[in-house]
Amino acid sequence: MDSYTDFAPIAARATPPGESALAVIRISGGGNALGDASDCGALKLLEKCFSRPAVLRAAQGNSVVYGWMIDGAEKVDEVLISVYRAPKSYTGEDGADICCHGGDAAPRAVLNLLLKNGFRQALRGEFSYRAFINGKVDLSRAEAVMEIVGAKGERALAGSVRRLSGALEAEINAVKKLLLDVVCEVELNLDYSEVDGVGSEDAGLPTKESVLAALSRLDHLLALYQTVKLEKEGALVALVGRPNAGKSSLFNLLLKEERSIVTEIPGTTRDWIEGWIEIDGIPVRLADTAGIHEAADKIEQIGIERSAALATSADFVLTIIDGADANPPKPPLQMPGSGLLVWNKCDLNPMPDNFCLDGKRCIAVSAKTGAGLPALVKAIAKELRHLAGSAEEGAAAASTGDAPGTDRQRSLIASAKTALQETLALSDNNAPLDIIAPRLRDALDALGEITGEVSNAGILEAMFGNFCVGK
Ligand SMILES: Nc1nc2c(ncn2[C@@H]2O[C@H](COP(=O)(O)OP(=O)(O)O)[C@@H](O)[C@H]2O)c(=O)[nH]1
Ligand SMILES: [Mg+2]
Repeated sequence: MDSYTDFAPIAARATPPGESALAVIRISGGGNALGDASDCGALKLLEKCFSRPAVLRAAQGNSVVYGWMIDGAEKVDEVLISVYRAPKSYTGEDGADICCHGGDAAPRAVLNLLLKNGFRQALRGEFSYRAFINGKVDLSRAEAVMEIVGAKGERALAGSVRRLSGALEAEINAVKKLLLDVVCEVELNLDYSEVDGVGSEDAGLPTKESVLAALSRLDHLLALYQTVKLEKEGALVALVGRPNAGKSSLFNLLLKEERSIVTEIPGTTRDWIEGWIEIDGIPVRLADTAGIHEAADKIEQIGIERSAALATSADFVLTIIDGADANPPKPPLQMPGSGLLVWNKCDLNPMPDNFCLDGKRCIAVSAKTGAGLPALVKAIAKELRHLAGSAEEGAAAASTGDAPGTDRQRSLIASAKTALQETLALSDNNAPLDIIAPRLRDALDALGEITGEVSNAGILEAMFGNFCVGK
């Protein structure tokens, strides 16, 4: 990507193209120490293409101005402009959100007008980058903005909102505080040993408690990430079983729409079909597969192979047994390693109490009447919690407030942990303090990189380059 080289006034669409009532074009630039002189700031430039320049000039920050975007004498679109004045804005600069009509043509015309009048098209993440540079947010909060935009489910959203409120930043700062105290103590001892001319060969850390406490807090954060990842990315759950067991019927029932074709003809589903649902706040990518059996037809055989491959990569499977096909029903062709056994068609043939296959309990449902569906959903929720590494209902949601939200944050926490483990190992071997101290500082640097206290152009560009345009 191009670099964020200047602080010129920038403009970008903040809403995606497509049919909509309204669209937002965002602008930012100037009005603070880093920006250009306010003569060529974003609001000044905007005056040139707005029907009521004097009103805009007089507008206070956080107020809304009505008017037209104009190209000379020609009206381009009727707009409402939310005016922000530095430092009270998302970026910390002067800026505005121009709310114009939606669709494709109007926002494009407004953006082109801005570009013609001195604005530069914003790069990906450039607004958030400026917010970070101007001290409006730390890196974990800037990332949380992106997480919110990408959140698929209610829990992922809640976790991101907590990170945006600074939960992770606060936890990281608390761990850093613990380590800074140790670093101070170590530096002090190093100074003394120089003054006294005493060698520091047999030093080791004066106290290990703070390092141990920091380690355990980092471990906790890493454990929470398993849950966060599941909440963000969701789980793949595949419906498998013999043809005609009712996989597609159950798939449609769970999805609450007629997605998969259902017939009494075995082999109706030839390839896998998927849809997203949310269970217990966790996104689930549910996949209906072709029934596994000896297929006569070549196309069906390929479908079966593809379905089998998908089932292998699933987080867990729901194996559907046709409760009405025989008494007792035929067991599945493959007993699943993980997941749930479902006795379908209980409306035709009720499942005997506590029916098990291979020692595994079955859940009775009817995809036709919906009987047993709540119990099945509950059982799926339990499997999901198991995947998330938490046993209690709601525990994941309650505990991920200070969890890392991105792979970047997770790997920095892991680096800090490694550095602390090495610190302790060196200390246990009575290594001199001047050998131990750099490892402690490595841990602090890794943590500082999470919040952005320690950063360089490469880190920032890699991070903000993942953002979308207009954010
Ligand atoms: N009575 C009854 N029929 C069902 C039930 N579930 C599916 N069926 C019927 O069983 C047949 C096969 O269903 P389908 O969902 O296509 O099975 P698939 O091959 O496993 O995908 C269709 O005729 C469905 O209407 C059920 O719970 N009760
Ligand atoms: Mg089917």
